[in-house]
Amino acid sequence: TILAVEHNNKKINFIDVPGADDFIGQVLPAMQTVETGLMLINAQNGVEVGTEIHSRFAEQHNLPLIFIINQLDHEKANFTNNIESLKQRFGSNVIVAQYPVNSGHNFDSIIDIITMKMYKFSDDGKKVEITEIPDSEIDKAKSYQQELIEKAAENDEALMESYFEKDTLTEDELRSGMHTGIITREMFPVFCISSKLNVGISRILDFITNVLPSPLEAKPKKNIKGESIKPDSNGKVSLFIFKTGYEEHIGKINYFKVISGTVNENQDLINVSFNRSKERFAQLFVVNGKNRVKVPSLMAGDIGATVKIKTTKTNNTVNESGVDWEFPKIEMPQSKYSIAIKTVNDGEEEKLGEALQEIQDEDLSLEVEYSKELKQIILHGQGEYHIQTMVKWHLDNIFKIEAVLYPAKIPYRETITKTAYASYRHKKQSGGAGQFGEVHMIIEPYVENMSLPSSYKIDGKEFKISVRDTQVISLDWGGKLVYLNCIVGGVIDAKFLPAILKGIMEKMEDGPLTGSYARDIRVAIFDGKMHPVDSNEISFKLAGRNAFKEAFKKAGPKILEPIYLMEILAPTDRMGDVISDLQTRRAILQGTSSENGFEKIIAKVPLAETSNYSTALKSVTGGRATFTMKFEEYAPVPGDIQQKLLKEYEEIAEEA
Ligand SMILES: Nc1nc2c(ncn2[C@@H]2O[C@H](COP(=O)(O)OP(=O)(O)OP(=O)(O)O)[C@@H](O)[C@H]2O)c(=O)[nH]1
Ligand SMILES: [Mg+2]
Repeated sequence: TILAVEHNNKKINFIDVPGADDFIGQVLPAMQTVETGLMLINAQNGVEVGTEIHSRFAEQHNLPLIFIINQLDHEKANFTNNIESLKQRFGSNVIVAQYPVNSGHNFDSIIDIITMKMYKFSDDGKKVEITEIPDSEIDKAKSYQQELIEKAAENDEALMESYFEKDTLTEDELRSGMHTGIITREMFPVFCISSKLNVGISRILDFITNVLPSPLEAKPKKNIKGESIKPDSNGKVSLFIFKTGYEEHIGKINYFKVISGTVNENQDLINVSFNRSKERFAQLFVVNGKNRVKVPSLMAGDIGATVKIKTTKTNNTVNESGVDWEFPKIEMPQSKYSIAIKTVNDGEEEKLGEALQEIQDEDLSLEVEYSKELKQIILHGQGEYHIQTMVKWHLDNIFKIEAVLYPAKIPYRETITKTAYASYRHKKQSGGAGQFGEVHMIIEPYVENMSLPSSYKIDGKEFKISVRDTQVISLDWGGKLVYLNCIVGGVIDAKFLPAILKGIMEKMEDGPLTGSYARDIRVAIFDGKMHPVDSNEISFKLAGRNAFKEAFKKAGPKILEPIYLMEILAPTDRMGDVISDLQTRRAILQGTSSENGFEKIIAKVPLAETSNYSTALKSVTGGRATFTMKFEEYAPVPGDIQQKLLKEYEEIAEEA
């Protein structure tokens, strides 16, 4: 949600984003757009795994951060522990700017280290009584003040000198030092609030307007060429679309940041990221939650929205003509949850496709894959909850399309483990034009850089080989097929070799074991027979296909499954549970280490065992862990699973 607020004659744009892992797709566009991140910390828990995840992304975006400790009215609030956990994770850059006087259900007072005053908030939080710090608190306040002043001086030589001279800094000097420290991420000041009681909020707004960098003061955004573009409101107009949404009755809404210049309503802009199409920004809006206020113009640094735009969407840069700056696209993390989707009613496939496209535009962390291989539409997202709320809920309530989620198939592969020989004669010579083709081949497992064969020994029989031609085919689904022409004496005409290959490829695409893609095989065609009249391409294709199928079955065939590398971040007290859960998933542990107060566990896990992982990890850790996964390799499935898969395939084949 975007909230535009005016405070002290300044405009503040807030983008409120959810904290749960599942919704990282909402967070990253915001991180790319704003000047400072306000990281809320729950005073009951201190640093949580969500804090860890979001701070990592903030670091990647070089985004300044301030910490705001919320829920200080809670009985279990523990400010001292909060600071300790923040310092443990973020080091000495964490600096107390405020502390609570009376956390717990009576919470109403804060000591502010910048102004060295006490702020006491009224019951509704609307009135603040500012007083001197009471004697009982003065020593504590002074010691925090000393820390804050030293840290502020550290980031600025002039301030350092001033500090050495006076042994202190004025309030303005302090603000200026904090300003610099925050921009360079040398300082993460900590503030105190209770959003329930409205305590501390107005002080945060003051701090935002007084100290945090405005777009002009923050590090300028860089375009994809690495050039810094100043947010000059008199400069060339350039906007970056950081979010696309769809709303009932209105349709598509594009939310943008004005990177440079001043954009006016009815202005024509060029989309440099897509087609260089012209788009008229007929109306401009300032957004405040569900409300939109029409405005005549928006200037550099500001955030706004527009409607009725044709092709422009998230990640596009639109400029006034003659400007070709383009800003980097928002990068999303790898997906970690996949599930297939289909319509309940026939004939709604196209409608589903269009809806999924819109949802995907709205949430870049969702990927829709139309898998030709698995014959499924597969949704790749950030977790079960992500898919349920972003996809299922929208289909049910907005698009009104009945669809079901069901398990995504696993893209198994097939390969062979030993050398085998087979021959096949295809012959049809009764009535009409005849067909004849005979092929002899040897197949073997392919590995990179293997040398060309001169002979094979199979079951005690020796085959002499002389390679005339080598064809290396990189398969679309990974791995290779190497095709050796070893025909001597013209027993098969060279013109039939492509047809034999075609037959082999048909089986490579529809593996002999389970119909999965095959990979990493070398085939040597070394003998065969032709018929002067009846031989043709179709005959050799069939002979090639059948010989290959037979050889494959004799060559120790194996089913391979995709293995993913998982990296799990869990609190120390749950590490044992996380590992025992992994052990039920055929995981191979690669290592564990302590990192920033969390345990990092790395394991290789078969994709087939990960389908409910996001949900399972949440339940074993009470939502206090996170993980990432990425494709690592294909590996043979264990014998019992191979048997099970073969049986399943046979049953399907029989039904068909
Ligand atoms: N006691 C107390 N409870 C609070 C306070 N602020 C929020 N809560 C409660 O904490 C829960 C979560 O509050 P939200 O404001 O939705 O938290 P959030 O961090 O925005 O959550 P997401 O947006 O889902 O990530 C709710 O039950 C609130 O009532 C507070 O200052 N004090
Ligand atoms: Mg929220």
